[in-house]
Amino acid sequence: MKKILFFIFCILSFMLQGYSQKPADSKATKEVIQLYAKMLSTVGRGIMIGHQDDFVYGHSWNIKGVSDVKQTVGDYPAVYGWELGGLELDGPSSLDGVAFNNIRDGIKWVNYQGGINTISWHCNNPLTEKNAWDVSSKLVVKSVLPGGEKNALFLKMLDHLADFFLSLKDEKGKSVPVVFRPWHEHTGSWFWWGQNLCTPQEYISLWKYTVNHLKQRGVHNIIYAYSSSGGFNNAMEYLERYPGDEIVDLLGFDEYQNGIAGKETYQKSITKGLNIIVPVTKEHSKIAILAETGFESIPDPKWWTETLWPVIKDYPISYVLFWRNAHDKPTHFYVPFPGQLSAENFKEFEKDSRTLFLKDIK
Ligand code: BMA
Repeated sequence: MKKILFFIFCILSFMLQGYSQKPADSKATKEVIQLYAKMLSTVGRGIMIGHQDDFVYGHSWNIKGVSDVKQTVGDYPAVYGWELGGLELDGPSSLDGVAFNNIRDGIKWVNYQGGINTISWHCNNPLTEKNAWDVSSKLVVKSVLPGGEKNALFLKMLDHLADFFLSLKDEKGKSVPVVFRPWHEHTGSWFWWGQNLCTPQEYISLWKYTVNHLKQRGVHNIIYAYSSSGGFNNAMEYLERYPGDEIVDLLGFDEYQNGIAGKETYQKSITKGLNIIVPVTKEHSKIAILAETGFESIPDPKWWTETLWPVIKDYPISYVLFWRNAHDKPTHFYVPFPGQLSAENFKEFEKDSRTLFLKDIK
């Protein structure tokens, strides 16, 4: 009964907001369609709060099931980021040391709780066999596409990914829907698929090839997210390498604050980016997200309510994702833990009725 009421609520909010949009994949599972409707229904009510790897490790701890967000504010994030880098090599754990079995279990738990899962992929460089940050060759994207010397290897990598997506099933055997955000920050040049490492056409082909292969393998439990790096100047620049409306569902970008003195630059870049992408999402009937953000170590005690929130609160974005709290790098964290300098301010941030944590979206 509850599920039926929720579904009716989603449909009504759809209609009230004048939306008629659907996921890009014409064969998207029922669960994807429902998740998409849920993401639409929260836009306008507030912004869902997300955290990368929230549930599998955090600042100075490394056990499954704890959460720095929960320990600080008493509720879990609404959105959970997960990283699949390393899966393409068929290894047991991600490049950040998280077992893929734990990631799978975490994704299922989040789905069961009514939260949203979003997946990033720092895929190894198939040509040099080094990591995603190896930008020593401009031929990598070309080499993985049909006719390229690494095409067969890349197909195997995609197969490992497809197997993982297909293995996401709940206890009733229904597929678990997830957001997948491949080939991110491509307007920068620090990953092998970046701006100076391939042509726009090659980049678009990389996206299409990836998605087509997943679909051919029967993967339809995905909402696809396109996220550039920040710093683009207009919609044309933002869309230069856009793979197309028939592939992408969510449009966003990644932007971070660097140093206390970087506050103004950060706020300007977020404002400029959102002013560009929000109209694009309307024109293309897509959903806007702030795909990755944060201020490493959060050395500003009021960062949440005085830097971040003022520049995002009035935009119709579905979610904002803060980057990970590493357990083995003491200064590499993006959300507070109890006692951290900005923890009290993060509690204040959580109390705002428009910041949506897990309980707020159930
Ligand atoms: C980066 C850092 C790295 C990590 C990578 C992939 O931003 O957090 O430590 O390995 O993301 O998650």
